[in-house]
Amino acid sequence: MMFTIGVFLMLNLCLGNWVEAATVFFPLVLTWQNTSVAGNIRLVIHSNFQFPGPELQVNQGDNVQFAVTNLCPFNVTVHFHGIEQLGTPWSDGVPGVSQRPIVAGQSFLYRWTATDYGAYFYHAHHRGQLEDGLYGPIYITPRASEPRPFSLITTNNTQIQGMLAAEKNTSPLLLSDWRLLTSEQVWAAEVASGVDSYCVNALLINGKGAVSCLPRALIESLITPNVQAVLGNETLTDIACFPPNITSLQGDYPNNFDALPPTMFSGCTPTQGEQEVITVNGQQFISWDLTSASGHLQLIFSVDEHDMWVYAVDGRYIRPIRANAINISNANRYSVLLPLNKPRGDYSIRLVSGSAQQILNTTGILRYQGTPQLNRPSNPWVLLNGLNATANTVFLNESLIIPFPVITPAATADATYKLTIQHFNASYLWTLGNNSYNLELEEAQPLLFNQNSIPSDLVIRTKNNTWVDLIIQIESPPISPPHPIHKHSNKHFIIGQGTGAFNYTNVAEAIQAIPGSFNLVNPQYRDTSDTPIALFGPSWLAIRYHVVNPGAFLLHCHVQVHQSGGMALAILDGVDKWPTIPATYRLDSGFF
Ligand SMILES: *[C@@H]1O[C@H](CO)[C@@H](O)[C@H](O)[C@H]1NC(C)=O
Ligand SMILES: *[C@@H]1O[C@H](CO)[C@@H](O)[C@H](O)[C@H]1NC(C)=O
Ligand SMILES: *[C@@H]1O[C@H](CO)[C@@H](O)[C@H](O)[C@H]1NC(C)=O
Ligand SMILES: *[C@@H]1O[C@H](CO)[C@@H](O)[C@H](O)[C@H]1NC(C)=O
Ligand SMILES: *[C@@H]1O[C@H](CO)[C@@H](O)[C@H](O)[C@H]1NC(C)=O
Ligand SMILES: *[C@@H]1O[C@H](CO)[C@@H](O)[C@H](O)[C@H]1NC(C)=O
Ligand SMILES: *[C@@H]1O[C@H](CO)[C@@H](O)[C@H](O)[C@H]1NC(C)=O
Ligand SMILES: *[C@@H]1O[C@H](CO)[C@@H](O)[C@H](O)[C@H]1NC(C)=O
Ligand SMILES: *[C@@H]1O[C@H](CO)[C@@H](O)[C@H](O)[C@H]1NC(C)=O
Ligand SMILES: *[C@@H]1O[C@H](CO)[C@@H](O)[C@H](O)[C@H]1NC(C)=O
Ligand SMILES: *[C@@H]1O[C@H](CO)[C@@H](O)[C@H](O)[C@H]1NC(C)=O
Ligand SMILES: CC(=O)N[C@H]1CO[C@H](CO)[C@@H](O)[C@@H]1O
Repeated sequence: MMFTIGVFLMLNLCLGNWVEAATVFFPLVLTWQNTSVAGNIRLVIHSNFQFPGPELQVNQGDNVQFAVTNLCPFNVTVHFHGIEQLGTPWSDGVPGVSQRPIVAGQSFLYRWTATDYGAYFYHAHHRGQLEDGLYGPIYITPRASEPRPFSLITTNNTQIQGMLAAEKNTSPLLLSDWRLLTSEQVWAAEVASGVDSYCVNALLINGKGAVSCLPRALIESLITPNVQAVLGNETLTDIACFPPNITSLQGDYPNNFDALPPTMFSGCTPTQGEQEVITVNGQQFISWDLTSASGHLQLIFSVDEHDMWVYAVDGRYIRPIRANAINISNANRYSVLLPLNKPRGDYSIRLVSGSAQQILNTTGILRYQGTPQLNRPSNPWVLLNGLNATANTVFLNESLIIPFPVITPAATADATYKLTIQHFNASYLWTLGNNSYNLELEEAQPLLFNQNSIPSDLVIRTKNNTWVDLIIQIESPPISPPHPIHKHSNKHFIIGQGTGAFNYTNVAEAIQAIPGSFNLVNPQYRDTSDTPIALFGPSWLAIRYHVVNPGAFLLHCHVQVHQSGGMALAILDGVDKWPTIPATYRLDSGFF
């Protein structure tokens, strides 16, 4: 529902009369402000006058009323990443799918129930505005009755109590990349040049960081043989990124490189922003919900000299895994416990690019309070180029992730959709299926209200209580980094993946031929899953989900410029049980 600010405030006062203990009202005012991020001033979307946005913290089962007031000079929407929106598909925040954009000066009340526990985040879902800083963490405290996996780490009760205490005080670490250009400047440059914009300018921890310009000799020394193979005769730019004219990434399309603005692929000026410092004092463990709000780069997170126990992924417990470094794809969340058993002192929290196209880093500090016992710089686990800095560095191996408790998908699917990712007539335009989801379709009548408002080859329809397989095939460009594919609404199982073409009608047939590529026993249960890297040949990812929540939802790549470039598809889940839309959300309610 949308209304003018005056009406909104009145309604807000009325709501106060019947707000129950389990209803959490969270107002979010969005403004467009010149702001210094990483030491550079640019226009940024502020949420309640801060960047990143404030944390929404609720208990499992709570009813959330998230009231967005748009004081920016453009349309916006807000999406709640990973929140299943069970029974509330009108609150998913996708323009052209579940709502009309919220116009300047108006408000919109999102109402949903916190059915699942764990770490999530909210972010802009209109055009490229995620890259303008509209994001903030969400944490849903699990019910006491949800079994915790900590006794799989240790049987020592003192330590288990320490872990439970740390989980109770868990805090988000919002990790992101940052561009010096606004999202509309990036989009305009893509349109003008035809180029896919794959470099950024800084990495941030809780919105803090700096722009470093690495010395040329250091950049050269960090180029791995794989990166050199892609570069051919070219070299990394001064922002340690691939230049724009790498045909194996851009594909063979017309490009006008002269239309690229400074800082998009090159142009480095060092600037110093604030540094994130996290102080600990005597507790056995600290728990963080590592949350990637990255617009483009995969990130690698580590804390010098410390182990981490990864105990939840995308908001759901797993059998804990010990690791020193975690590759985090866009929009994924990893909840970790760090044993705080080192000599007092400062330890670097390191974030480096995990994407091959760019070498980039930022550092925060984990500080043990008290007189330092450590009087040397701490030792990294990971090098600036993402490789191991020691022989013992353990990277989280995704294939070892097992949900806790295990839940399993159906043994067979009722429907299969093969969706192809490839360029669509330009380096910066894409398909996820048979057509490209044009950015302007965000202004279409929302599919929840009109199932035929966009071209039919951009929509698939499922029936409620069926199991659906989505096979995502990467066909171009010749080299394709992982695409983090996000399905809105309920989570999905990652049941298979591989390189080469998926030459089968469905998963059942593929399992006969290549059983080793599938796991139906204890697969990961995620809301965003990477396609495997494609190197001069195709690759594929198979995910399976249960249709339980009728409504219109988006499937898309969480690399922002890829989504804006059309790598998206609408899924009308449970069309046979389509919901009745509450009067206040209807398009003819008078609020639109
Ligand atoms: C941001 O700063 C620029 C440069 O100083 C200025 O022209 C512009 O009006 C400012 N915009 C806002 C919204 O404050
Ligand atoms: C903003 O959204 C409204 C509908 O909510 C739409 O009518 C208008 O065209 C949009 N404006 C722009 C610039 O896209
Ligand atoms: C249990 O852990 C605590 C805290 O680390 C430690 O002090 C204690 O010695 C441990 N107990 C046993 C039996 O190992
Ligand atoms: C690199 O340069 C050499 C010498 O100029 C040339 O023979 C070769 O074809 C070039 N390789 C690529 C990939 O352009
Ligand atoms: C690619 O761009 C770089 C930097 O502008 C330039 O030196 C190089 O010649 C270009 N390569 C090709 C093949 O056009
Ligand atoms: C993490 O990223 C680095 C750098 O791209 C890569 O070398 C490594 O294989 C990745 N590790 C895992 C476990 O994905
Ligand atoms: C990135 O790493 C370089 C080299 O170690 C270091 O000098 C620089 O301060 C780091 N940048 C940030 C933002 O931490
Ligand atoms: C990184 O790991 C590899 C494989 O275990 C090992 O050979 C190499 O020495 C390690 N690198 C460093 C810098 O220790
Ligand atoms: C990750 O684990 C899987 C399953 O045990 C194993 O096959 C694979 O080799 C491991 N990958 C790495 C990089 O260790
Ligand atoms: C899959 O099909 C393609 C095209 O028909 C063929 O080139 C390729 O060899 C096949 N791959 C496998 C693994 O059978
Ligand atoms: C859709 O199917 C799920 C799973 O069977 C069921 O729980 C749910 O009630 C169904 N929804 C409707 C609206 O019938
Ligand atoms: C206008 C144009 O060039 N359209 C092409 C876009 O790409 C698709 C498939 O990749 C072609 O079928 C169209 O002709």
